[in-house]
Amino acid sequence: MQARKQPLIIANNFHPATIEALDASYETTHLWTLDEAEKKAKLAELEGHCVAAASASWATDPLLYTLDSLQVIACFGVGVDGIDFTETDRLNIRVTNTPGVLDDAVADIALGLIIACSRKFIRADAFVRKGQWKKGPLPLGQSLAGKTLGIAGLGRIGQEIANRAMGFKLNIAYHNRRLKDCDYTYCESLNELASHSDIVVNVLPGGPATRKILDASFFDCLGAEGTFINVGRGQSVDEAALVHALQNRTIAAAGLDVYDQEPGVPEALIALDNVVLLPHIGSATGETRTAMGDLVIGNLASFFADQTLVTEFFSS
Ligand code: NAP
Ligand code: 8YV
Repeated sequence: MQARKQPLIIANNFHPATIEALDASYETTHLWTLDEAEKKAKLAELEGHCVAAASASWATDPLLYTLDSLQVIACFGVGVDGIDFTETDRLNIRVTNTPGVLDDAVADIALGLIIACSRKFIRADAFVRKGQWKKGPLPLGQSLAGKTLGIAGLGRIGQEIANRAMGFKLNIAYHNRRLKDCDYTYCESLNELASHSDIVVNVLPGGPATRKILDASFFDCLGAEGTFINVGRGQSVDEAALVHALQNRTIAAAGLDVYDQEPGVPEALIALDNVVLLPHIGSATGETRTAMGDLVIGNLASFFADQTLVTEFFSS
């Protein structure tokens, strides 16, 4: 006789191929397809015997925290700002994420944004398509060699950005809460990093500790020739201050993959020609998303085998 499949709640529709694989191994509930009343009824039915959930890392369904029997949430994504750690700590729920496997893909996007901004790729493409080339040249861009790239959050992804940036002859500076054992220039604060850099890339995690940490004073320090790149989280930026700095050319340009209220992007940003806008595609390659899904699947398999986790996330 075949063993009964374990129940598993899937909170949101994060990656179809991973969800398909989970559907094959578990008795899954697709929570996001239910209305609020149906969700509550289903959770009441699962209470006592459902111990695991899978979820996007950047957002989840808070109703998960009403399931007293829940022991683990396996997240798809490395940035776990969608999880309420007050609730998971209170309920002794363990959390996993997907570190490491997306570093290259996100670092590639950061470098792409740096070049798109400094060499005006988007404007240049429109310039050719609209037939403007015949009328005269595009305004000049800015060289990278010899300039300084400041990295806000020199962790796994930040290190891969630094590795690539050195190939472009950029000098590297960084700000973390703690000094790292590396040769890059350490800046004690984000404003010091901005003052010291020609380009700053934000790779800080989201969550309450970094909410709007990049504010008007940070953009003032970056200055009129400075470029801001964000592949971390939109919530870390005071978006109104960023729009103001771009509109008034108190910074030169920005390249953004992430926003405060995704998938919403402020109209004021869309109207500007000195900003490059991407729809949160840092990890969006087939290979990377498969590797992230494999970690979600691996964490759950390991938990059900012997209660161990492959990539547990500890909130402090
Ligand atoms: P990580 O290895 O943990 O690196 C984060 C770095 O930030 C650490 O070195 C940490 O150093 C520093 N840091 C954390 N809080 C800080 C604070 N309050 N002030 C200053 N420095 C702080 O994380 P990762 O794997 O590189 O991922 C970083 C973030 O990238 C994720 O959390 C996620 O938000 C974002 N992300 C975006 C995409 C995308 O698609 N755009 C994809 C993946 C990840 P200290 O502890 O010494 O401060
Ligand atoms: C998302 C991310 O998971 O890992 C993170 O923290 O932000 C991304 O990799 C991805 O956008 C999924 O849609």
